[in-house]
Amino acid sequence: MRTQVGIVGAGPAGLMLSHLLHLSGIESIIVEERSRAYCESRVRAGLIEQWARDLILKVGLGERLQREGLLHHGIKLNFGTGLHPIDFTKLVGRAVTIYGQQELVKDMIAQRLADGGRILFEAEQASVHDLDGERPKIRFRHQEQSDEIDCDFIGGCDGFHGICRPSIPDGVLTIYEREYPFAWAGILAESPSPDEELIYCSQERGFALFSMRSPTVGRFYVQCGRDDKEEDWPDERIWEELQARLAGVRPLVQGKVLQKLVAPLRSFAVEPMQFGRLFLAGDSAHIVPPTGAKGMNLAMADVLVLSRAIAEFYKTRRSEQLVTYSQTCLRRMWKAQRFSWWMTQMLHRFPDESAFDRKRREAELDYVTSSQAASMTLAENYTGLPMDI
Ligand code: RFL
Ligand code: PHB
Repeated sequence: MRTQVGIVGAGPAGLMLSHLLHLSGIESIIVEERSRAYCESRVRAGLIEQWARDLILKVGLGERLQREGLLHHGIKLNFGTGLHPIDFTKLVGRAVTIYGQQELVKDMIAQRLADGGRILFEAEQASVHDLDGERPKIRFRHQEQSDEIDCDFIGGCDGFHGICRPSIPDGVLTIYEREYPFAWAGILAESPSPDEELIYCSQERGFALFSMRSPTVGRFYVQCGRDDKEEDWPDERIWEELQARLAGVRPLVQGKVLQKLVAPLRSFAVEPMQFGRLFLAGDSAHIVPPTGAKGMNLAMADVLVLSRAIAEFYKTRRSEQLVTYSQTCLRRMWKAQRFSWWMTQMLHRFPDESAFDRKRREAELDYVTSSQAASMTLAENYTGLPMDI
């Protein structure tokens, strides 16, 4: 097979890259190890920044998002004396949208296929080759046959556990990493969220987050032990902790639990995000803790920059934007890393937290909700730093 851009991974990064390239008249093929049904049902992110929503609408992927997405004009922090609202629209004139990542993935898969795009689901044993030449290749097995895609560029959009990043020779990448001494246990439940806005709780028993997917389906998380397993969090235990960490501000309706997960929190980044003609985008290049809700948004920012750089190359044969791809993305990414780390340290209880750190954290929560300058900083970052779409 021959195409212009070979893409590994049909997550938000790979699908959006393929769609944006298509709009510029550039062909691509996506190689995905999982089935279509699996990709469309993997429950993950939910929060879309203002510019990313605008992009999704602008590129013709937003019909259902516009109808079903929930617009949020702020969040509430719950600590000490109760609920403290942060009104994004008043502070920075922007909002965020709640729309499940798997819904966006469904919309993008449907659009790619309607436009004649090729997505090879259930492609096994993918590997990438000749990355530093002009004709890189993706090899894999599909429908019990060995296959190869010969391309000009490869988009490494295969997430944190993918094969693209590890294919870059030793010594090329600098790795930056931080593990946190806790994880999140999360549920999706037939249970309305206790408030119309997201509530981030920082309480004696730790962090909790009340988000939603629709007016009747809630998405709730509690901070748990780093090595906890799903079995450690039977429904009763998770409901009890959620209720306790809401600290009496609202009663919680305990509906049927539809899905459960335990996800460790991690900050991770590599520099550069490129080797030869392989360009890493999204989770394959960086991971942020979910407290700032930045992961999928960063993935979309990366592929917007990459699609423009590739389009410039085909139009003018100039590579300036390809050369600066990594640098452009990393500038934004490090600001999202900083914000995600800051939200995480402010809202969680660290197991070894000193009395001094506890007081400092309480003062930070007080400051961020009582100073206009501080709430504006949170609002500006949470709703997404400016992006030229
Ligand atoms: P993905 O979504 O992991 O997609 C990668 C795709 O590559 C495929 N793949 C392979 N295909 C072929 N061959 C191989 N060898 C392959 N290896 C992997 C995989 O099957 C998959 O289809 O990466 P991408 O596209 O970079 O997207 C990143 C986002 O998924 C991620 O950053 C977000 O989910 C993070 N995140 C959040 N981001 C937000 O912007 N807003 C949020 O509210 C938000 N909440 C969250 C989150 C992540 C969470 N978890 C589970 C870690 C909440 C949670 C709990
Ligand atoms: C979600 O709705 O899944 C969600 C929202 C905000 C976050 C993380 C996850 O910070």
